[in-house]
Amino acid sequence: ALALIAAPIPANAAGTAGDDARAEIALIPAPSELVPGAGAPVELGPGSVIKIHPRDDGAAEVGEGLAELLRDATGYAIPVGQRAAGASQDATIVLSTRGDADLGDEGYRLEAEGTRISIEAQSAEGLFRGATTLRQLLPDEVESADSSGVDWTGPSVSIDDAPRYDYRGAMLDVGRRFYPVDDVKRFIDQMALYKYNALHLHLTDDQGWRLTVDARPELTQIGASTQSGWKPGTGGPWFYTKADYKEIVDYAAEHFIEVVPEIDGPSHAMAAKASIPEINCDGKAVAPYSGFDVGLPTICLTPERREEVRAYLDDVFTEAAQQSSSDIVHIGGDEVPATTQEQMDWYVQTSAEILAEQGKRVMGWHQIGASPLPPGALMQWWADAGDQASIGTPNERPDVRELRNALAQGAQVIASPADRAYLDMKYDATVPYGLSWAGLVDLERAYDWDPISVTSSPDGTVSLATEEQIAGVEAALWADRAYFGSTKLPTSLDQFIPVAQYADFTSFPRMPAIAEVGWSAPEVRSFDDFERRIVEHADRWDEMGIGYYRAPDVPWK
Ligand code: TNX
Repeated sequence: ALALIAAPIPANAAGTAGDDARAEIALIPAPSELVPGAGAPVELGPGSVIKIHPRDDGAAEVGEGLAELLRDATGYAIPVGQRAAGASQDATIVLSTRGDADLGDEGYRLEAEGTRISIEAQSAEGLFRGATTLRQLLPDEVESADSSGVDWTGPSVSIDDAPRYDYRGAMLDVGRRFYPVDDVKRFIDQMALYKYNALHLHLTDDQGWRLTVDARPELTQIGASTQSGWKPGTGGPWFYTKADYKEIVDYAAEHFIEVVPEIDGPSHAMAAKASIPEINCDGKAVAPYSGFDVGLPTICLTPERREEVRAYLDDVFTEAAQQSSSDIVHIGGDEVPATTQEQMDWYVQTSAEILAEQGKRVMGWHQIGASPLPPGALMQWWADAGDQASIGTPNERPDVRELRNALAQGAQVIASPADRAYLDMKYDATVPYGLSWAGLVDLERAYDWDPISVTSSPDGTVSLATEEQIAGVEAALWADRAYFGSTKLPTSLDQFIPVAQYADFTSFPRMPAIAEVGWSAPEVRSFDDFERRIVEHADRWDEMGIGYYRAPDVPWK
């Protein structure tokens, strides 16, 4: 997308004529090209309308969503339609999906000056991303209902924008800690503001099973009775009915976000093993698990149980595929103890066959890279700096070999380096919850990396992935210990914080940082400028009621 812009003007360029105007604009993620306009600022008023072409369905849909946001905030009527602008000075917003073909799937062009704001794209999705930019150009109060006494002005500006990567995901570990539908929606709202387009739901783990599977009611009858650290028998069950799940998928779709479901296996499957006796080698159910170990026993992978295990995989992957909206299904594959390569290969291949029948692409944690992979596979690279440091050395770690092997088979990478993009890592030693096995991740660490650099040796001389082999990035919010006191299991339920509080605290300000890694071109990124912008966004989070962490490395207002 960048190639189409002849001379990109970095959003953080210094010493140009528009510096003052530019300094007031705080867009996250940074757009490909931003030119402060010479004209008058725009201002919404009671006469503002959203204009669309009569047969432009995609624009109508996005227009209605934008109008709702603006109506809530401003109290103006903001009709959507073909109507011409009134005689007033109030701005007209013009939306069109008939923009230049070179804008790409999610690209858009936004021009604001005087009484006109126009957003052009090639698709409803591109238009939605552009409308999100407009939202960020308007005062912070646009994020809250019924604001009074606000001047609804925005700068005169010209923006050309498109994402660097197609896949920009965020993951919720609903397996360890259940997120009620409203909390998932809240997270979707936050993702949308930062132009994320994939919600990865980690639906199953040792500590819980959350997906309704018609053929296997035991999975939710038994497997949904636990959460990580929660005293068994004191609550639940916690799972999504089919209607709940559909509500999530539909809400995500309204925000142009697809839902990527994960059924983890062959390890991280104690909830399934507790529910279905015949997927265990001895044919006996295990006890429900709510501790916080990893690397627990797998579903049975030895030949005598393959028929039963295949039937289980068939049921659960088919259901996950059919209930979700993405063409990707995640098969897990992480932290598998005591298996032979043949057994792991069987798991990956069997899962891949089932998903091929459903027309889905396979995604998995990078450990799947040791196995033969189906065409179109995605591998999620969660390695930390230690793994990266071994790239190109005589002692390359197994993780690195898995990456090489996956790339050699034509797979693409989703970059989720644990010491950058794991939102459950503590920001610093003082925060009350989260883990630190991959180190502390302050805002600069979360921001200052690149998918190419985390798949290269530290000196950059050995690069394993090309730009084309990287499909995107993902911020992963694990929930092993979503409670106060992270060194031992909680002793009482009041140590469990509301899940929205956990998600807000761990995701803000880092989730916007990782959004910029996935969206913005390297040329327009700089941590200094990001810091300036993130501080402005904190006002927006206050309007939205987001309980962010005032990380000490950031000069908050
Ligand atoms: C490792 S990353 C895991 C998860 C944990 C996470 C906690 C990965 C694929 N597996 O099971 O939740 O660390 O940070």
